Amino acid sequence: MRSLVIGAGGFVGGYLISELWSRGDKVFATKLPGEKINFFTGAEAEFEEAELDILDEKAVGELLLRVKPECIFHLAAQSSVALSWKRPALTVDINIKGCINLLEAVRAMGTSCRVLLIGSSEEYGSAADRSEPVNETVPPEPANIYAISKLAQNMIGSLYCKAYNMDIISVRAFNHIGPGQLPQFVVSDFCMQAAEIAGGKREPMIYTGNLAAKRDFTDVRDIVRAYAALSVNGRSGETYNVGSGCAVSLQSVLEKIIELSETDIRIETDKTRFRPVDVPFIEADTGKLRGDTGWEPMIPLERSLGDIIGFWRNGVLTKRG
Ligand code: A2R
Repeated sequence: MRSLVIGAGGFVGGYLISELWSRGDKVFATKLPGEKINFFTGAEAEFEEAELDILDEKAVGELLLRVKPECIFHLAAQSSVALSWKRPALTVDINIKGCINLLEAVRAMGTSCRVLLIGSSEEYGSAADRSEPVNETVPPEPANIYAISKLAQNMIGSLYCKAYNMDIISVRAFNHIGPGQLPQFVVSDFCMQAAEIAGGKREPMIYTGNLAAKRDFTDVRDIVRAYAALSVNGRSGETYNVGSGCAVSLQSVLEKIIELSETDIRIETDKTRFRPVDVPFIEADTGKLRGDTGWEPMIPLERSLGDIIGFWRNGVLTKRG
């Protein structure tokens, strides 16, 4: 299959490229100018790369005509909830206008091409707070600008699918974690702090936000296997949750991190790290994904955390790129 990964300069990109290459795809990938496509665990892949700003409508069209993909994985996004509060218009531009630019270009290409639009569990917002796994039929109640932009992407995908008979699948990815994720994301932040403490680079204190929140964490390597599986066995026009199906509290994640780092560490709550609106509980019902693709997560939380701590311990990077 000729696969195109758009927005491959971020956290997920390199992992997805490796997954697609290892299943035998001819892989093309785009990144923003100045970015580098990273393979954080040293995995290998052959692929062709190009620069693309998803807001450049003309460039998107030209790229698709040149590459002629059979499947597109749309990762490009402003993906930070925190930044979406600070830069709402930028978030809406990249996540909504960018998606429309892509779908219009696919339509203009005129050849059959499956598109996977990568959305987020954030779309469910307070609707996910029900002490049971949330499935795709639950009406979303997004609680921040990022979530609204991703829900809009989902609705646009569904509209283009119906209106133009396009082959579009939407994914709602729950929290993914793994080596290389920026420390703006909570698990990476805790692991980085623990690694720095173990290396004697800071006082034995981890600063945290709200530890009571429960989230469904999945290793990024399992997440990209689900995307690859959906690109083959997903049903067009459908939305799929992608997650482990098991929510754990940030408190228990942090306790595991401290245990794995084998260092005495105290926990300090920092009110500035709390979000303006936070959903207490989010857990995925992944029955649809499992039923249609046979996918199962394979990497346990402890292994992910150990790998992330190792990544920071090795001082691989302080900033990506
Ligand atoms: O924001 P940056 O500089 O990190 O660049 C991000 C890039 N991006 C764009 N690409 C093309 N045109 C744009 N106008 C544009 N603006 C931002 O998309 C970054 O390199 C990439 C997305 O990667 P991450 O932010 O690291 O997201 P991640 O964790 O790889 O997640 C992939 C997808 C995203 O759609 C998330 O919203 C979703 O999975 O959960």
